[in-house]
Amino acid sequence: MKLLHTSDWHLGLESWVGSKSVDRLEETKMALLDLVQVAEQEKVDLILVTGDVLHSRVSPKIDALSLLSDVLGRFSSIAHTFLVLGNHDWQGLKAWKNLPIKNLTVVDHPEQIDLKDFRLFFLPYTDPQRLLGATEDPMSVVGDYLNNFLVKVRNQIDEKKINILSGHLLIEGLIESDKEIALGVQIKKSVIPTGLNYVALGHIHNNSIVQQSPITCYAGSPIALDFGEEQDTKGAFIVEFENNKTYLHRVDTAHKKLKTFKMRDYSEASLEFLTKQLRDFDGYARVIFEGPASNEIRKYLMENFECVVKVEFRTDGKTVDAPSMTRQKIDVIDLYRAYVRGRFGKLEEPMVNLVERLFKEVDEDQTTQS
Ligand SMILES: [Mn+2]
Repeated sequence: MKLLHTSDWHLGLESWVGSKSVDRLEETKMALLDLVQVAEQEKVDLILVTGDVLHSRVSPKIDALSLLSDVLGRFSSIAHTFLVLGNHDWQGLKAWKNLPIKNLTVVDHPEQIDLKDFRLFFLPYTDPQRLLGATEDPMSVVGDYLNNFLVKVRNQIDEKKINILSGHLLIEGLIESDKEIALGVQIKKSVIPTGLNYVALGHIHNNSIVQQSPITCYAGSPIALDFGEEQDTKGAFIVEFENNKTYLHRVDTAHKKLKTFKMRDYSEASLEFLTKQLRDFDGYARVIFEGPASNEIRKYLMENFECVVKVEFRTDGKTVDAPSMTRQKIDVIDLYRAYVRGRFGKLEEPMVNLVERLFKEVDEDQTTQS
């Protein structure tokens, strides 16, 4: 038996808005059509798509939805296809459950499904805010909820079958602290039942193997979505099961390279060197200079090199001219506090927390992170 595991397509993503907007749909389409071909050639028995197929949770573009339905249609004509919803996924996808499409199952809540030789356990993204309402510590409630589900999985493992857990979640310790902005609940590697034959995960964009027992993998996104992913491997996994053994094959997907060019200054010599490199580069480039911001330099690079999508200036390692999302958000919350104090005299923390949460939600929709 064989399966294809793919994830985090983020269809509808428009990158580098406000600097040089690039619609990434065509690039992702090519990568996904490659995967359709692989699924066909390998004659897979099952296809697992582990979430974040759309980029915008609130208002996905028609083009993105139409490519999504096209690709899912192609996949489900090859083998039974499961779509496990992620944190970016548009809630409207839940309505697709009602369409009687042969070989396509949309999974929006934890469940167990038996299919052919497979016993499948599904764990879509659990939103601490949406599912549980306001509690004192939603994170720990969801943590318990996930751990309880995994205990159930352990008890339901059937040794005569191929047991697979398929989810959209974050394993603890995989993201460096500076990248961690409201990424939600994490689980420990150790709570994943060892009796499983494969664990198919979505959320992290790097095609990676998390652990060997049980074999746990993030399929990652088919293309490099942002500069934080320059070093990532992009692709999917073909997973083969034979005589109680699991074999993993990595499938690479063709995609544009993303590269950051770090320059110490913008002297003539530096610019000449940079120009040569940019001329030969056929991906998306970000240029970072050490030094004060210069609009002239930015304009020159952005207008003369199609590949340049972002120009930044830093002094002492800090970006000078582009305030980060986090800083903006904190400012707004501070302003809100000041406003409430001035207007009503006292501050109700739960209300501030709610406002902060709403901002996070808006943020989450805009960020390319996982
Ligand atoms: Mn995600």
